[in-house]
Amino acid sequence: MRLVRGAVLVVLAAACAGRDEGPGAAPSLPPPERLVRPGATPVDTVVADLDGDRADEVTISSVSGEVDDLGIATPFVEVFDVRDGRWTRVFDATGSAPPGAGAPAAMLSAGAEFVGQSVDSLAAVDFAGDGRPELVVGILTFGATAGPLELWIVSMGDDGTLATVLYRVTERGGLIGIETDRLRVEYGVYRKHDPGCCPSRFAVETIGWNSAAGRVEVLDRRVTRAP
Ligand SMILES: [Ca+2]
Repeated sequence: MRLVRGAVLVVLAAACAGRDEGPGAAPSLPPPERLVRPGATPVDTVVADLDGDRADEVTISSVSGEVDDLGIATPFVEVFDVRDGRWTRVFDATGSAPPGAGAPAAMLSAGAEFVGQSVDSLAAVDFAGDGRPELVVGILTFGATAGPLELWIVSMGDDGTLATVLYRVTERGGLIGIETDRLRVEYGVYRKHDPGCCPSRFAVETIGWNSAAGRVEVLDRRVTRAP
């Protein structure tokens, strides 16, 4: 009996080894510091199968080792996938942004009036429940005070290209919360004479999958007066 069990274990071990190391198998995931650009320090790593091909992509936010005159590091967001058997960078947020949904041309590019940017949120959220999650990226621009918070929801197509399916930008700051397959986004709504500290109204948006329309959208938006 012991021999039989041993034989089964050997067969299982051989099968597992074949799956992991056989010719054509995807290489194992290297640590994030070996994927990001030289000198950058990984901050957040999201491992998810964005295009539904049953192989995970890896999205990493990182910051530069060097800081600018004001002590601010440069943020990066990169997506890596296995191409021709090697882990390869397939998206770099310092280049062109994923097009679509009226999004701007660049994901990471601080405006002249602001000092810097940081990656505020990074997550994979399966809005449609189809096993093909979207990538959620929140980018906060800041200077002396908080600048706009940009929300990008990006999906990966069958061909591995990224497209923006929803883009939102607040006037100043905000919070992105993830509730399973939805986002809750809270932010101040500034009227003409509101000081920067103190918006007179707050908005709460629920962002999720509209199954009738077949897209991610703002499902609900409530605006209340500040207390
Ligand atoms: Ca994949």
